[in-house]
Amino acid sequence: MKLYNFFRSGTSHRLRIALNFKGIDTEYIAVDLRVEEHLREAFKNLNPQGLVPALAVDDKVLIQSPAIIEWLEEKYPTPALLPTQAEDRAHVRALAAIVGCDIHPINNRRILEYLRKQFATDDAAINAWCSTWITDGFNAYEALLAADKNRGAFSFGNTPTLADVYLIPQIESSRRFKVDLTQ
Ligand SMILES: N[C@@H](CCC(=O)N[C@@H](CS)C(=O)NCC(=O)O)C(=O)O
Repeated sequence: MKLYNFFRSGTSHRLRIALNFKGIDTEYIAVDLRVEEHLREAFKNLNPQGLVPALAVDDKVLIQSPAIIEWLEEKYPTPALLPTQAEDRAHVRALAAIVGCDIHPINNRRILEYLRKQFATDDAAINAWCSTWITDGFNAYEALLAADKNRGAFSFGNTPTLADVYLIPQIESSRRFKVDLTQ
């Protein structure tokens, strides 16, 4: 398998965590977002969306980190990233979706580039933008953890789940955008 990804990409980071958790080796292929390698024809031939990550498996290219992680979970079920009970799975997926659907997409590079170019937004305003949506999502995430009476050492239970796979890269990028994580 070939993993097309970028070191500072949260969605790539998700995939690296899931792959490592399941003990799967891949060939690391760097796609440098800083020089817009992802927008070049060579990469767009692999993923017409021009976004990392992409995972080449034999003659197929898988895209979209949620779809790739679900594929990994189906293909390599142990160790599992989802709990066994349907309600618990829904809870873990909801935690992941707070990050994957409601925090990450609006703080993505292309959105920030648009804000910079179309609205002359400076770095302080960009950080404020990111901080607003990250804090909003993390507050909800924290409230859900606080309400979970069976909570262990991880977002759910005592082993890493899909929720942690999404959370950790978002913490990393929150530090980059100087979000106050004290709370
Ligand atoms: N929903 C997609 C989002 C992928 C995505 O947005 N990747 C970012 C890096 S974290 C990217 O390639 N951004 C390039 C850009 O915004 O120009 C996924 O989860 O795979």
